[in-house]
Amino acid sequence: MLTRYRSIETCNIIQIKMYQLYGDLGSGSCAVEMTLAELGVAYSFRQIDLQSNSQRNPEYASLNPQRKVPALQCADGNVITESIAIILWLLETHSDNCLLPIIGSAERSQALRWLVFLATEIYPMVEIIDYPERFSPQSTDPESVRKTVKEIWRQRWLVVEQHVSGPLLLSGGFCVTDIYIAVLSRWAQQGNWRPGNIPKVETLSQAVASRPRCKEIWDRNFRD
Ligand SMILES: N[C@@H](CCC(=O)N[C@@H](CS)C(=O)NCC(=O)O)C(=O)O
Repeated sequence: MLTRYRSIETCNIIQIKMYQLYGDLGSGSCAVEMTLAELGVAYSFRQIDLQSNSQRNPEYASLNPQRKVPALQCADGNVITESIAIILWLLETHSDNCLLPIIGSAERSQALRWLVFLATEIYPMVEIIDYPERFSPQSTDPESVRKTVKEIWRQRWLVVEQHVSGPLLLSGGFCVTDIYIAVLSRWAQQGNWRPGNIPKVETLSQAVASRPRCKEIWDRNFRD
C-alpha cells in the first residue's frame, strides 16, 4: 500500500526559495508551517497577533484584504491566502505530490475530499465561535449563536471521525490532510469533548504531533 506514495526522500526538495509566512500561534498558519517543514522548505515566520487584532492593521490588510491569517508571501512578492490554496500550491511546487497519494487514485480523492470538507464545512465555523458578535449584529445574545455553532461543529467532527481509517485518515499512510485535521481539531475549546467522542481524530493528531518534522512546531502552537 505504501508504495502508492512517493517517500519524502525520493522527492525533489527545493530549498532555495524563501517564503514569509504570516500567522499566529495555534491558528491555521500552523498547518502551513508543518507542511513547509514536511517538505523541507525554508521560510520565515512573521507573527500577526490575533489577540490584539493585528490582522486588521492596514499594513497586513494590504497583503490579505480578508484580514485573516495565514498568508504566504513568495520570494517574488506573490501573496497567497486561503490555507488550502497555500498548502496545495506548496505541494505542487515543491513535493511532486509526496504528501498526497498519486494523481487519479481513490485514496487521493479521499484526501482531497476531507481536506475540502475541513476547509469549507468546519474551518469557517471557528470565526463564528471566536467572534459571534459579527454574526448577530442586532442580537443581544451572541452567546446563543456561539452555542448553536459549537453543536454543529461537533456534529461535523463526528462525520470526520467516521471516515478516519486509523491511526491516520487513509490506510495507505500519512498525507497532508492529516496535518489539516490535527490542527483544526484543536480549536473551539473542545479538549474535554474530543477524547470520548472523536478518539480516532485524537490518535491521528498525536501521530501528526509526534512526527519528527512537525513536533517542534506543534509544541510551539498547542499545549495538547
Ligand atoms: N478561509 C481562510 C480562513 C482563515 C481564518 O479564519 N483565519 C483565522 C485564524 S485561524 C483568523 O485570521 N481570524 C481572525 C479574524 O477573523 O479576525 C483560510 O483557510 O485561510
